[in-house]
Amino acid sequence: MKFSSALVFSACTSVAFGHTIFQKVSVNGQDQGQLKGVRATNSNNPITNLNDGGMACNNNLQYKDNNIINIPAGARVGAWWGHVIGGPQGSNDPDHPIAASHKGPTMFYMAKVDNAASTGTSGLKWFKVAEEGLSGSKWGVDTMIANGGWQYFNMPMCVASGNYLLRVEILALHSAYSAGGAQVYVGCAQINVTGGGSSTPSNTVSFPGAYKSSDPGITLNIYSGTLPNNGGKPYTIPGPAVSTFPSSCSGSSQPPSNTSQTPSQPSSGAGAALYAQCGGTGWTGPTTCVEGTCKASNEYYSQCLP
Ligand SMILES: *[C@@H]1O[C@H](CO)[C@@H](O)[C@H](O)[C@H]1NC(C)=O
Ligand SMILES: *[C@@H]1O[C@H](CO)[C@@H](O)[C@H](O)[C@H]1NC(C)=O
Ligand SMILES: [Cu+2]
Repeated sequence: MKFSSALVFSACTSVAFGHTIFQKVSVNGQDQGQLKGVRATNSNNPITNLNDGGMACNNNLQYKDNNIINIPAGARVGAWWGHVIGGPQGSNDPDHPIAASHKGPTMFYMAKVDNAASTGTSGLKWFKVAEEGLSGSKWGVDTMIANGGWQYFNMPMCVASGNYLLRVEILALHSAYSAGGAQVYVGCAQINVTGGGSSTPSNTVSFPGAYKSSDPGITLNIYSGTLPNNGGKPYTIPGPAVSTFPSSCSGSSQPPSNTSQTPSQPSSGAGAALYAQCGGTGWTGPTTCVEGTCKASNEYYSQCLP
């Protein structure tokens, strides 16, 4: 029997089926508070119509806070997902932060705005700052579940300072074998990047508009038998390439401030501090960490992380 798209859709639209909601942010390990500085919906249902206006920051935003979260350039930024607002639904919820069946990539996008608290979402130009797709049989969603609902990226050092909407996305592909089956979970945070550079990426996209049902990463069967590893083939994450930034912000109108993320170059032998840079293209500073482990977030930037 061939599944109708209606059947496929109804298999995962009930609250009981392990959907998820983005609901808070952390900066360098510091929890910014439940529903603070975010635009969140009370509904954990995904968006499946790729032309829906909610593809930018979701719909029915019952939680729309006026706070703007300050994020130093280079900071480790976390976004937290829960099965329902507050986290688990009842005690011992196996579908918190999301049902393990919901394999797929995780992504972060940013759009420059004048005022993150008051801006609308129409006409915004979004650039991608991070993504995690499929590695072996491990998906971005698996990493998020292993991190207790946290999805992370490092704020680029040289991104222009100022207000942005940060768009947090999970794309669940368990039903994506027919058009309209991919599930978009999305929410936004209102942020103010401090101590950055002046770089504004040009490879931007619109939401809605960036994804099409014909994209190789949107309509596909990720299962090889019961193994959700895309048959061992590479998975193509939808949307634009992750934007690149200069490895040094020198010459920018606003050099990095003296935060722990921008250490002075210590004498030989000393390592970088926790959350400080410890590598990347053109980096001449310390490549070891006094605290934490040096981890690469991309070819341009490595950071000491706990
Ligand atoms: C953003 O951060 C800068 C630098 O700290 C500050 O001057 C400005 O007031 C902040 N803007 C908002 C909207 O928070
Ligand atoms: C940054 O560090 C330099 C060198 O230690 C110091 O002269 C300067 O005052 C610091 N600037 C700020 C904003 O703290
Ligand atoms: Cu679901």
